[in-house]
Amino acid sequence: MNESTLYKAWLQYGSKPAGEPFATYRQLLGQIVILGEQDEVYATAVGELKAGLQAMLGIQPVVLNEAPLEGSCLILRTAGKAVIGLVPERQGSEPARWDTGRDAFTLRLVSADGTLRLELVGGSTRGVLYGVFRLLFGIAQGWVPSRLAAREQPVNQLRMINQWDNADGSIERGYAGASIFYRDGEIVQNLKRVRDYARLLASVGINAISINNVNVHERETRWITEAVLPEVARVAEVFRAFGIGVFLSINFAAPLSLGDLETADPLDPGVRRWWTETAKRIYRQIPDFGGFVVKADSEHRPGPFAYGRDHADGANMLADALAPHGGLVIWRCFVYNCMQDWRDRSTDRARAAYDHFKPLDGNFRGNVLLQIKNGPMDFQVREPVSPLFGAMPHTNQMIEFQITQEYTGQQRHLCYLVPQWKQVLDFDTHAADGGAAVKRVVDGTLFGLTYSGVAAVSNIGDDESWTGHPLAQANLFGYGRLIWNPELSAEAIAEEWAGLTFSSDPEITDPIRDMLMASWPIYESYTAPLGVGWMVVPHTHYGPDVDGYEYSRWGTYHFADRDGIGVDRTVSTGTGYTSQYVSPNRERYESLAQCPDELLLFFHHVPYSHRLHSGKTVIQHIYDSHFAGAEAAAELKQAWGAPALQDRIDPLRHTAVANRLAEQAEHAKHWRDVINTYFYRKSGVPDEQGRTIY
Ligand code: GCV
Repeated sequence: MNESTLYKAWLQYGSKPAGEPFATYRQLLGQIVILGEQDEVYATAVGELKAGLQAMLGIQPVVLNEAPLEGSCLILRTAGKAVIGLVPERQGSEPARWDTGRDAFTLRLVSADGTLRLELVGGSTRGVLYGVFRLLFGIAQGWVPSRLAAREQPVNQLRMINQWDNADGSIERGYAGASIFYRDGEIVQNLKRVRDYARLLASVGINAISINNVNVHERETRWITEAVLPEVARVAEVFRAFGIGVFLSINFAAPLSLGDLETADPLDPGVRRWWTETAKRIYRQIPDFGGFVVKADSEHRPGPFAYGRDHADGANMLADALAPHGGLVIWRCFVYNCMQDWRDRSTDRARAAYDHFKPLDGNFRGNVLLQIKNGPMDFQVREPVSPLFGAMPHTNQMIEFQITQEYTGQQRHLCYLVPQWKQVLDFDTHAADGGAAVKRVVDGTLFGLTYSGVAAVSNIGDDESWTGHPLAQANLFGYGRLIWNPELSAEAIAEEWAGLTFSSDPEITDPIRDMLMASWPIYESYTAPLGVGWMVVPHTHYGPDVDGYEYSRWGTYHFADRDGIGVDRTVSTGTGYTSQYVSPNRERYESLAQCPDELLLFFHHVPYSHRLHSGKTVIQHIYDSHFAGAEAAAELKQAWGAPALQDRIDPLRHTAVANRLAEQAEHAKHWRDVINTYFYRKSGVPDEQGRTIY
């Protein structure tokens, strides 16, 4: 079957390099020599290489097991991490399974006796696979061979994707169709699409995936039983060939739910035995099983609180069961009171993760990682960075991003999230002298953590384009590339993605890069202002509803009245949340004068007449940004309609994107008018420019 351009995503391998590079590549890549350790990942790498070369260069290389005496060739080899050594060694011995040195590779052109050879050396077979994709990406972008020279080692150990897929085939917060993993309560029989997904993920360096929703329902609770494990093992086999380890989200109350025991108390010997036996059962079927992801005592999910135990008790019990097999427990910190009384002004949801977990620093086993959302609330278009980063020096931790656009336009609006993630990773927590950026917490180097990394909620489904909005593919691609190397710029990633996905001609990559780079600020400007968040339709989280969450139990309020708006989270007069940050961040957020405009209403309640650093009043900023945002959304649509893109992008993809951008432009007007009208009616302050407000 011929796959469509939508389906192929960034692995189009369509354009053939012209002229000199083409000739050199043909000469270099006619023979491939395979040396070193061989396994299924190596076989995948060679298969990818052959398919990519056939598609782009029309050559079918000869595969050899030793280097020829003469002639050009590509030599693939595994050589152990010692050859690479780009990232400083961690303190202590790095666990082999997630050792970044094993994922490293070098690519270099070697000239000997007038013969040119290309050498690709991987820290392990996984490194070879990553190097092969880098080589193919270079050819696809029309690079001359010398530009391929690379010495790369991923910065983060765990580079993970979390699927929020349910057994019935639905996806929680999924905006691109149904699950590719499940249908009618079962794991699908035909795993072709899962394999194609694994390929996309491996091509950008992802090495771990949890395959079911963190909200584990009755059916998925059974994924760890003898009856269903062979099915999970089939999925693990597919991912194994791409160097990706499989994790399961588990139900903390499984011993109870499965009817085996009368308690799930983590300190009960029977419960501990139950999990120990469960772990043995899993590893018999899946010897390289990654471990468990756990949402406990969060949004009505069961957890250790029911037994008067804490999160460390819960996580450690599971960790002890997995430890003999090398498994990990990824324990989520998204724990807060979701039954809050909106009249209660002293409880602050933003404080919750820190208040729950900071006191437990140092209490977790060595194979537990805490998974912390990037912000203290929940993936809003703008939030401060979670103060937990930097606050737990003795605990393994990873950050959680959301690729699926729950609060950022649901893949109907364009919102390229790499700049947001980069801003979070670059944020200086000041938890140590001399630079303590979040990226150094999550790569483990700041505190010398044994395990660390990055996870993100996937944005794919069974839609032909994977992501619903074809341009939302850039977020999946960009996530992988950014966490491989957080020093890459968001612009460079956008260009690389556009080059691979459409064409590397700057007439195409430049405008697409510019659209992507403009999109997050545009989305922010016509939705909730100045960091306040949450002005969305309850439950669906799509479209404006300013008071949708104002009198609810979720702890997500803006407190707008006729005089002002915002949440006072200061120590002096508010909830005291600012105290969770380290100086000088604490003082910066506490001070009305120093607080950055974009987060003003997250930290302070101010009158509408309050003047921002920009010189505008808050109310005028709301009007101006919403008028400008809706206009900018219309401009995105126009930019996509430019002849350079319209004439040169295939109609299937061009039309699919154009339709989404048209919907966005209309919906942005709706946002503009709802928000502006609401605040005009609340405040009674007219727009200085006299524009139409209803
Ligand atoms: C998987 C938010 C989402 C939920 C999600 C939850 C979580 O509340 O709206 O759908 O549940 O986050 O991260 O656990």
